[in-house]
Amino acid sequence: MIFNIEDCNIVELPIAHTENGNITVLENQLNIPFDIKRIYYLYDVPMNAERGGHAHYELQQYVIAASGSFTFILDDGTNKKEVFLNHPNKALHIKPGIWREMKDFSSGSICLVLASMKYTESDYIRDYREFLNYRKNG
Ligand code: T46
Repeated sequence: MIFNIEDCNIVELPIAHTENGNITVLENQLNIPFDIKRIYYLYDVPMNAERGGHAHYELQQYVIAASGSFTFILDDGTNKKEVFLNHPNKALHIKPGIWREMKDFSSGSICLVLASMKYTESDYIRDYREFLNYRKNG
C-alpha cells in the first residue's frame, strides 16, 4: 500500500496523571497499531545537525519527543510537510515509503522511536532519486 504525508499524523498518547507526575504506556495490540520490534533513541544531537535523509520500504514508526523538541520533514515525493514535536504525549506515526529529514534538535532533546521491524539495512532507501523512482514506479 502506498502512503502519503496526509497518512502520517500526530497521535495523542494516553496519559495517566498522578500527583507526582505522569506516565504514558504503549502496549502491543492494545494502543499502538503495529507490534513494537525495536526501540531506539537519538540524543546528544548537536543543535545544527540534520539527520534522516532516507525512507523505508516497510518500516513504520512512532516518533516521540521524550524530551525537548525537534522537527521532522516528511516527503512523499509529491508533497512535503514539517512536523514539530515537543511533548512526550504526542507521537508522529510515520508510515512506510515516506522520506524523512530531522532538524532543529533542542539542547538535551531525546527522540524516541518505536519501530515495527528489527534493523534491516535493505529496508532503507538512502538515495533521493531512487526514492522518487520508487514512488513513481513502485
Ligand atoms: C528515523 C530516525 C528517527 C543501527 O545499527 N541500528 C538501528 O536500529 C538504527 C536505527 C541505526 N543503526 C546504525 C546504522 C547507521 O550506521 O546507526 C547509524 C545511523 O542510523 P540511521 O542512518 O538510521 O540514523 P538516523 O538518525 O538518520 O535515522 C534513524 C532511523 O533509521 C530512521 O528511520 O526515522 O532515526
